[in-house]
Amino acid sequence: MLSKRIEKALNDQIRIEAESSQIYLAMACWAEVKGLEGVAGFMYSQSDEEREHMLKLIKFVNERGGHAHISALKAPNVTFKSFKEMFEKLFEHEVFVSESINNLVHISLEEKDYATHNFLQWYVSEQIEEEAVARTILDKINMIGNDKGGLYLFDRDIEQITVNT
Ligand code: OFO
Repeated sequence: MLSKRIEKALNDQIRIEAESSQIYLAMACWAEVKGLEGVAGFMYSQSDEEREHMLKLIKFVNERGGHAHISALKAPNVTFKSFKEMFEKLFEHEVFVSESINNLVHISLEEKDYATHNFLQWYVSEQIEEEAVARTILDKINMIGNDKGGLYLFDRDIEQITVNT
């Protein structure tokens, strides 16, 4: 059985994962209308992954005697000054999510809820991976700068970059 404090904290995380999914969906749309199919495809799959993170939390809360809440979401940014800015936002957002997961882990220990603590370890590992992918992409984007040819190649190869990280 979940304590009220844990239930509330998990529900907050459910909202954050849902918002992450929307944020990346908006990025996918922006990249798609700008003609970068590879980047758009990457962002669509990031968005799907975030929805899976959300669903995993929802199932966990409901199975442990809590009630997962589906709440209103903040509207995401839909336009960006540049691809560099978009990927900076992606990285910043992943760092924010990692902090939020760490905070949840902390609460689970304070509440002596070892089942939730154990469940959250998957998210801890996932965040290490997601931050690493975002950092790799950002490094590449910084190397490309304003080079249009570089951006073309980056768009073509982005799936490879993420698979090899
Ligand atoms: Fe990209 O973060 Fe979910 O957990």
